[in-house]
Amino acid sequence: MVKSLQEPLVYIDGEFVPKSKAAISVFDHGLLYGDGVFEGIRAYNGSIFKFKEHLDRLYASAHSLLLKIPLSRDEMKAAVIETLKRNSMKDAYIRLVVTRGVGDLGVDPKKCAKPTVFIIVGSISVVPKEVAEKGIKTMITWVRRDPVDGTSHEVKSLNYLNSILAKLEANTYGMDEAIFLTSQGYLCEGTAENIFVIMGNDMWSPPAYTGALPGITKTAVTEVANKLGLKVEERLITAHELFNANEVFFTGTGAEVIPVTEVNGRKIGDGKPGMVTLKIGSEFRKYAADPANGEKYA
Ligand code: PXG
Repeated sequence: MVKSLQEPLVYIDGEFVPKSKAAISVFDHGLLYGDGVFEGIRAYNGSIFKFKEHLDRLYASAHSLLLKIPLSRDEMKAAVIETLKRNSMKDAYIRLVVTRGVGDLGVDPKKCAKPTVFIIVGSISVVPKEVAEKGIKTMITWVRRDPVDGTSHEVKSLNYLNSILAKLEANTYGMDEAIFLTSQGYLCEGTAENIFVIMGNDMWSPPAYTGALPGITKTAVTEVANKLGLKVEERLITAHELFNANEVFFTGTGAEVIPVTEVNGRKIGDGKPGMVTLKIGSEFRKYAADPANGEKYA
């Protein structure tokens, strides 16, 4: 009884703060300049899905940005688990954020003495369940994915304006999601999802060198597909190939597996979620529910 009346607790720099009081400084460079890194992780039934992989990526993103995370990996692990336990959550969406920290009104990170770490646990749904089940309508956006020699999305940074511009366009045109091409015109990813294309017996996905985030769900789905006897090839994909695919789907921590049934007014396949996508979706759910693919904490 008492638990349900309690406000959710947020971890901020070693303290557990009620949600309504959870705040960071307006001088934090995470806010002022989008200078920081994050992870979005799911816990399924008391097990943190691919926790090691998410921590590896967090520390790799931070390394690229010369951002020294003030917690060791073991300390970070313990902080995430403690936040879940304090909130009595067995199924959760975990948002783990490390910013450059408090600085002054100049872009130079040198002035930021100590990175800020916060952990929020809650829930997430990228599109409503009914929409995801029917398949989503998408459009290729006018916005090109940030290039690999710029603010590459290989780094999971706090800079999501590139994705937000695309999402705004999708919203404007009543689409569920936007699809990015690279500045060279090849398929890249969604705003917060990787993309897969099924062409006959082949399954393709764009490589990370297109500037897409190396998705943890993508790797898991590749493993699931391989177990079903399907090989995934990472290759450059054109818009023409995308329009003429038999099936298309997105993967991501938030999205899980979502069928794409329309791209810029072109039906994909027969305009309904494809058989292979549905099979991969159901196998992925089993895979995610298996504690062997995560870290059990409750
Ligand atoms: N590309 C980008 C740009 C992403 O941000 C993915 C691909 C899929 O990666 P994972 O490792 O999750 O399979 C992401 C994931 C959010 C949110 O709050 C964003 C992500 C994950 C969870 C929540 O919008 N990004």
